[in-house]
Amino acid sequence: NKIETELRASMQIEALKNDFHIAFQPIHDTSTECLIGAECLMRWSMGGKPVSPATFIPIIESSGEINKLTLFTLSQIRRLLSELDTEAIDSGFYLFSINISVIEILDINFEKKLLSTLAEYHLSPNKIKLELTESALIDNFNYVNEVLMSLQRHGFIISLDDFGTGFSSLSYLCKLNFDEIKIDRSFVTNVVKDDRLQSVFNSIVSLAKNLEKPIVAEGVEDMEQMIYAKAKGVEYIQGYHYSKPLPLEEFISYVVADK
Ligand code: G
Ligand code: G
Ligand code: MN
Ligand code: NA
Repeated sequence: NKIETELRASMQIEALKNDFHIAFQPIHDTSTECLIGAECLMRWSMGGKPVSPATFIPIIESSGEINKLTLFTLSQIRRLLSELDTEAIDSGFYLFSINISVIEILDINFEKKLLSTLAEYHLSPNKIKLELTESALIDNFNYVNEVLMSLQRHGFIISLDDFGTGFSSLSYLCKLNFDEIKIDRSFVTNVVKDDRLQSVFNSIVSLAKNLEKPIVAEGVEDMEQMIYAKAKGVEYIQGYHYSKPLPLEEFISYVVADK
């Protein structure tokens, strides 16, 4: 099929840089409102038309090449930071979240590849948050959990993405090695007007508090939702209220404007 053929061509080393790009979505601290980092989101177009990651990511996952895109993402973080440096901005504070597929983690060389690529770019694992969805963690739980612990020891921050949508059981939360919860936007975007969403939202926040893990609210679209999340003690916010995901050059302008 056409998408698969085109994707295969884009995945060639020579084509990667032209055909894929990263959109950076700002993440802010609720207490200071300061920019603290960004989630890096993969973008790919076919014939000039953007194709949803929900369509092309699974195809690349099954081709066994998703790690190539993860390493490409690191190269784009490096590029961003070097461009920020030239604008004489202290970028030391920013953290970058990248989405990791569980099949990458199952590759025994995953950690080694991440670490050597970061070293090549003179980036510290302390700057990188690895986002994993809960549902991806069900299979191979023990193995994945060991890898996560090792990644944490190297300084990576482990984020549980789309929290509340995936796994039916909470028992894994007692054992899983993670550092932060990202509450899914389905609980956030309409929270102000919906009592039931508020109950679920508040329960997730209090669960995170009891586990002493910070929480990121995704999909905050307006001031009311921002104020609500802040009042509940949510530490970090991501969503259209601040900005949609931005191409590298626009994200640089955003950082400069935030200073
Ligand atoms: O903007 P949005 O449609 O970009 O992103 C949808 C989803 O696509 C993200 O939540 C994430 O699950 C997935 N995604 C985006 N970029 C990447 C990536 O680089 N790697 C992986 N594995 N998933 C990604
Ligand atoms: O990794 P994950 O699937 O959670 O990626 C976040 C997705 O949510 C991306 O597709 C991004 O474009 C989208 N997104 C980010 N902020 C908002 C928002 O405020 N509203 C909506 N509707 N979508 C958002
Ligand atoms: Mn994510
Ligand atoms: Na999410």
